[in-house]
Amino acid sequence: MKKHVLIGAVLVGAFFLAACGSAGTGLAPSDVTFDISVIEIKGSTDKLDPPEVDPASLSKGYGYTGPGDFDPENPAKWQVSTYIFSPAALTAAKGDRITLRIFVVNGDTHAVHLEAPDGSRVEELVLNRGNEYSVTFTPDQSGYYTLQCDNHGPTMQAKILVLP
Ligand SMILES: [Cu+2]
Repeated sequence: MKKHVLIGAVLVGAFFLAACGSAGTGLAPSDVTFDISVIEIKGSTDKLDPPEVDPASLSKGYGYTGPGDFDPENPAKWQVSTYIFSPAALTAAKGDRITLRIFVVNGDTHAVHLEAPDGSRVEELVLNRGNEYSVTFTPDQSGYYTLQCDNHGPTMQAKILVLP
């Protein structure tokens, strides 16, 4: 009797795994398009002392124009800026057909690569301001895929979490 219960449980378990498919999320693989913009955001002030560490020394994605250089008519004013992908945190499932549609608003040129969780390169492309680019791939690994700008790294980066 106990043997029959055990066999039944194994069969139910096997059926459940088969129904979930290889994705493991219970979702059927689908086509998904993410629209991403490349933008530069800026902030300036004359109310605070300038930063003790030049932000441009922390990341190639940061810009800094110090007091006196930014606005000759207001020598106390300074500005910081950064390049970003927006949005920069995305989620998909293994087996999805993912399209990244990228539009470049700011920055003349960005040399960008897409890296798989194991460090292999999926795609390399040069993005120029005013243009829209499309990259389509089907992830065969779960984990974080990274869209990285080599000109403005490490901070100009987007992560695509691919669920198993
Ligand atoms: Cu860039």
